[in-house]
Amino acid sequence: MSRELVLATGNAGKLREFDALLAPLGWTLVRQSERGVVPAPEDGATFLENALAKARAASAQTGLPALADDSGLVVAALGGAPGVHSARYAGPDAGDADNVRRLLAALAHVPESQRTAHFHCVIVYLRHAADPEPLIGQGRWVGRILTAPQGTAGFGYDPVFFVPEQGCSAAELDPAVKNRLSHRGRALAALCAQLAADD
Ligand code: ITT
Repeated sequence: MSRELVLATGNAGKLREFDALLAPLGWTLVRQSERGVVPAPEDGATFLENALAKARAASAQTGLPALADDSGLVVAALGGAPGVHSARYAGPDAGDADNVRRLLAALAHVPESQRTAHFHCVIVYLRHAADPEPLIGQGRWVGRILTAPQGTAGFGYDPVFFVPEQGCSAAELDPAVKNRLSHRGRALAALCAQLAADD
């Protein structure tokens, strides 16, 4: 089965991971930037609200089915921050390195036993912009925040996210291993199970 769909993200790290994750499924992927999509504002209180808004905007502006991801890092010692604000934790124009610096500063005096964190990912699939029955996949990846960055792969907070079952940071994992274990890989697997049952 081949379907054309617009991938509603401007994040280069996510795009790389989605390219690899979706390649075996035979979909024709259109980047929203190729179609001049103006992204939706991300002002929802939940990952789900933001993912729905992104998918709806991309579908409305392209006339294609859309897939959107909203994700972030949830740190217990910070009361769940940066959460839905992960992309802009250090300010409106912050890059990955700025966000990582702010996170490490916020946790400077927090001992290892209290540095538990998880990534959360919600992926939404809309058949069309007014689709009242969105397919929704969610995934979680539990780990711990390191005291200094390690590794160069991945994106975002990967260099400071320690993956206990692998004994290294997410940025030290082979990309295929990250995709198998990660919040995004799990959310997409959950979504694909629903897509397979959808006519
Ligand atoms: P789009 O909205 O265009 O998809 P974005 O970067 O603004 O791009 P989000 O609002 O979903 O996307 O923010 C996700 C942020 O959470 C991202 O910028 C990273 O800082 C962090 N993040 C999400 N998944 C991650 C991962 O797999 N590894 C490291 N950091 C991740």
